[in-house]
Amino acid sequence: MLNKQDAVDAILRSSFAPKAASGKAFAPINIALCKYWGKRNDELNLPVTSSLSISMGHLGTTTKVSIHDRDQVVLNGEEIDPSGSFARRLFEYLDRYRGDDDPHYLVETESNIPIAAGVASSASGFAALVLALNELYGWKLSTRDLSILARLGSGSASRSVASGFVEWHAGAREDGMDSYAEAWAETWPDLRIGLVTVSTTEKPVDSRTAMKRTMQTSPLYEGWPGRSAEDLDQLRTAIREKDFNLLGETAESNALAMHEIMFTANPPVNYWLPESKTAMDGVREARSAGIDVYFTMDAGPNVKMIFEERSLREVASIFPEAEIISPFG
Ligand code: 2P0
Repeated sequence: MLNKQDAVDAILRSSFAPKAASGKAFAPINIALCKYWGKRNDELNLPVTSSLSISMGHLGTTTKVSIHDRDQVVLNGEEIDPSGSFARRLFEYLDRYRGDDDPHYLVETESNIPIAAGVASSASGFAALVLALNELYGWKLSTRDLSILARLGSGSASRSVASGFVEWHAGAREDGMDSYAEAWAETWPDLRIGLVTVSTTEKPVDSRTAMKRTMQTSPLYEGWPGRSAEDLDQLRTAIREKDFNLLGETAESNALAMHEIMFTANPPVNYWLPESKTAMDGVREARSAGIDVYFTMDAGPNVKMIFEERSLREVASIFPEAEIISPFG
């Protein structure tokens, strides 16, 4: 059975001597239009299905890594308790890269994700860390290899090493070397994402646990891989042909299908709050009134609207509190 260290060693055959005093990099958060939900290998974060996301432009994490006299994490200017779960997950991840020299690291990480947006940042966090290590050690790795290393930290991080539309190929190999993310050439400059914050409190079940539980107990999970492959095909067509309604309909129903398999897990996983439902109803009502707007939701109560620049004024007047993002700058 392969473990994370085997995967790291397969990519990094070279020495671990730093090539610079520090490495610094930015990675965006990403929002999936076709979701990653379920793993075929928990150790290597290998997914059951391929997924597709849009990276959120300048919103994300900037991380600087330097060799240091002890392991230390500074998050948005404040030192983090090294025995807390955030720091421990980070140090454990870094353990795979220490090599024979066994260095310690100072990790300084800043996020410009609006706190109110309540968007999980493990994706941009692990992606920025890998990109910063690539600078520190001068590895000059391809996006493909960087995404494999980021995946070992968190599955969705594999998609945050690139910008624009990013597909994470599920792959079939046991060692995961064909499970990597790749940016699509297409852009969609008029596309907008609106983040509707419903709650920023911690989720009742973390997504890793929820994913495992739905896979093991939901009677609907067996239909998910086929459904997901069809949705990815539809999204490919929508993006190639710039068919906004096909894009929105597919992304919205893919998200609802994911939540349906969570609701039917045992015990059920329900991330929706009454306010989530109100926001989703608001989007549907706007659509009945002729405004082309759709939504998606992840493993949390917040709602993300999908629309085009032409609908901006109407969407902003219905949802004045929404944070509007232009993924393509
Ligand atoms: C996604 N989510 O495609 C899906 C949709 C949440 C809902 O990827 O266990 O934090 O670290 O691989 O990446 C959240 O899961 O899970 C996620 P791990 P991750 O964006």
